Amino acid sequence: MPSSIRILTAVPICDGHDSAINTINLEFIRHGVEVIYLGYHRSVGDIVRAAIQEDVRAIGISSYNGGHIEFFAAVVDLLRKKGADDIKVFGGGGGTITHDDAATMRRKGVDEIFFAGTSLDDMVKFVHRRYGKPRTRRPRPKSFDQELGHKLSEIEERYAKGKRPTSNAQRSTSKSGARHQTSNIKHQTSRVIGFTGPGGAGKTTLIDELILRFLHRNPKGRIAILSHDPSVVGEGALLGDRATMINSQDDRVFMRSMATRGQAGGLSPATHDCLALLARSNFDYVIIETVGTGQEAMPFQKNGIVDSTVLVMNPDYGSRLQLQKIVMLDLADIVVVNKSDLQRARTAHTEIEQRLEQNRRHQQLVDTVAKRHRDSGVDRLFELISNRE
Ligand code: B12
Repeated sequence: MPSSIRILTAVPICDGHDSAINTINLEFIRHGVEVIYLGYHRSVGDIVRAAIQEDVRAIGISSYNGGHIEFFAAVVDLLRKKGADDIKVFGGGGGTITHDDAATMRRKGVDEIFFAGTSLDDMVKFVHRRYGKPRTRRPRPKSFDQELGHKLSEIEERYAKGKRPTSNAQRSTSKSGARHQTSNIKHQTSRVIGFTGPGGAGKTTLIDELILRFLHRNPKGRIAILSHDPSVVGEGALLGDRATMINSQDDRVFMRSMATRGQAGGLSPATHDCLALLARSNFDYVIIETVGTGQEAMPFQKNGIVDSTVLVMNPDYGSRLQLQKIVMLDLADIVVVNKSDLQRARTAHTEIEQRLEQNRRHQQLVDTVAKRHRDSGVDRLFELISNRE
């Protein structure tokens, strides 16, 4: 199985024109490309940081704000400065980018600009032709994040080629194994927190709010996020969690997005080894977020690689009977009822509390409104996570 092409797409700062890139993203995904979408109103620094951490082949920028010559050139320059000019830059912007502008942009290092009227098919063909071949020589990493990005890609590629993990990775397949690993990258272990729950419960927003609290509490700390979105083997995927993240666009946050590449249960075949690498890479915490999961999912059961698990629920789960079927309610250390400003949230809290009491495991139950800044429930969750050993 050839490994998927990974590209990052974004809309520049002071620009909210995202309907073009949303259409283009879908077309890329339909043709086997894994698209990490960063969202709109994104700065040069945010785009380059994400591209290096995600170790993408190229960055596709959709620009309508009129500042395209300067913006594209600034992205190319920062990539060069960071030693990451193996990551290429291309894009478009309908009626706003003229042919003369495009010629200037190409001279400044942009690969290609697409004009109004170009077919989606032509853009897909370009991406496959230009970025589809395996990368042969990688530049020597200039930063910790770049080195880590390369190593995570190597792990994913090994799995894509159907190869077994290296002995190093195999030794890392348990939390205790990971603790005794030595590696070029690092020497210390991190606390690993697993987040799971149904799609739309607000996991990503909640994680982003926890990151904000972490960055305030630990002025020098670093945190990693390993985030998952679903995909079928050999097909594309929209890896869109970064677009929801605001506080996590920070140099002290390392984030990597993974497609599940056909594996059921919320994680990817390569997750385990990627997580083991992150866990021994000097982060204070590593947060792992599954795809939106179903009743039967128990994504963190195998191999015991997380220290704590958090199940994030939406109050609208249906009747009380549904709670009996959610396996993670037996396994999670902390259960969160997010969106607790919704009408059904009080009932949900009572029903889930009764369900957890039956387990007799002293599981914690927290109500949050992750979308609300400075939410006291998120504060409480942060303290619970920080105080857990
Ligand atoms: C739709 C639209 C809007 C929608 C945006 C909806 C949304 N969520 O995206 C709304 C109505 C909200 C809007 C608002 C505004 N807009 Co407006 N908008 C447009 C419009 C009509 C079409 C843009 C579009 O989506 N085209 C559809 C795409 C698919 O086609 P395309 O642009 O031709 O792109 C082709 C290629 O370039 C390529 N491509 C594009 N991006 C990328 C990226 C990659 C990676 C690749 C490979 C290819 C590629 O794909 C297409 C292939 O055929 C343009 C006019 C125009 N002709 O461009 C104005 C336009 C961009 N808007 C403009 C302005 C001024 C505004 C506002 C500031 C207006 C105001 N005063 O409020 C606001 C700003 C909003 C904001 N927050 O940024 C100006 C910008 C002028 C400038 N930069 O000098 C334009 C050019 C209109 C004009 N002639 O004045 N806008």
